[in-house]
Amino acid sequence: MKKSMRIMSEKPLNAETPVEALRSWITANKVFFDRNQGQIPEDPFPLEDWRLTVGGEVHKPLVLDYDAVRRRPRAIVANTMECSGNSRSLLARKAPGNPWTIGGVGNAVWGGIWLRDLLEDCGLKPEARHVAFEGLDKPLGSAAIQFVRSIPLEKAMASTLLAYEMNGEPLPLKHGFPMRSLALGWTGANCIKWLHKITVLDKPQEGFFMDRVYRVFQKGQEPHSGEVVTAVQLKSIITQPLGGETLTTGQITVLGAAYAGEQPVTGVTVSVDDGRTWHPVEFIGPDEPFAWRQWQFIWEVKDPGEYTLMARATDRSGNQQPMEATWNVLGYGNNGVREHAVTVQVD
Ligand SMILES: Nc1nc2c(c(=O)[nH]1)N[C@H]1C(S)=C(S)[C@@H](COP(=O)(O)O)O[C@H]1N2
Ligand SMILES: [Mo]
Repeated sequence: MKKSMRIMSEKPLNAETPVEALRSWITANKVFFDRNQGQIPEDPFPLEDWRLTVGGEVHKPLVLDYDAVRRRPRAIVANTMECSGNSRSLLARKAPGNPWTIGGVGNAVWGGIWLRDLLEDCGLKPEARHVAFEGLDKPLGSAAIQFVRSIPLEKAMASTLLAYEMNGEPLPLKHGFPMRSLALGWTGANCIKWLHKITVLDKPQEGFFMDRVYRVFQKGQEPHSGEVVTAVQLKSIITQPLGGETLTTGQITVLGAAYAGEQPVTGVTVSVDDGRTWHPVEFIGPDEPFAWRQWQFIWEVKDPGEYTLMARATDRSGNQQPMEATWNVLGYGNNGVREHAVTVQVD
């Protein structure tokens, strides 16, 4: 198995998980994708100096050190995190940004504390509407803009974890040591690494990372007028075979993963004849809220030739994955069935 990451940029580090590593339910920490706007801290922040502050529209601001965090009840939650721009390079029409294929996604089991409990301890003022997160990473570039983003209070209260463990290990440095937020089922941009400051606001956070990017808009539109990218969209990926592979006739095992952010995936169908007929897959592995489902399809191939495989997911509300993605200027949320087709040769 090819285990190395595909590096798209070194500074900041942006690298995607190799497709082979997307075949297991857990994505190992060492191959979990890396997405950074700023500089990854070179050394782990000394734990004895680290503090988490919670302030803003609260009655009683809070300061917690690492021991105080660890004394709180630990929640263990699976969550599949995807970068907003994942699959961008597969769009039929180009969009600027990191050229992700399908490896800007991964699933981990995270350990941490619920943000809701902290906010309840602080006591929310009636003005409280949004919650902003700030990390300790140093911004890059001449503008030197800190990566600060907010989520609505409802999401903060319903399903946001402050994680200090990833797959049973302390959160690795490049994934946010000592703590990151995880808005479960929402894209990576809503999951702030190297977290040290939480601020309750009466309105959304303003600034570059809220207003200019992570918004879905068309040419000629103001970025700010576009919708903010929040939940991960309904999508299925094929992880075996790889595009361009040569296979032999007989039984071929097709593997993939399907996910829908906050929604459970209830079905996936596969087509090997350009979408004329569709066959249900079989789910394999764990079924957890906010986590992807791994699936397999045993494909009987009698005739040699070139085949294009497509997978299409359905969520619990009955929504189907679109056959084609909705293009937008920054290339976010590519979940098109055709964009994710895989072509193989059978001899
Ligand atoms: N502090 C900080 N948090 C951040 C970022 C960042 O640059 N700085 N990048 C975000 C983006 S866009 C994504 S997709 C995820 C990636 O997390 P990972 O590198 O652990 O996979 O982190 C998010 N949190
Ligand atoms: Mo991202």
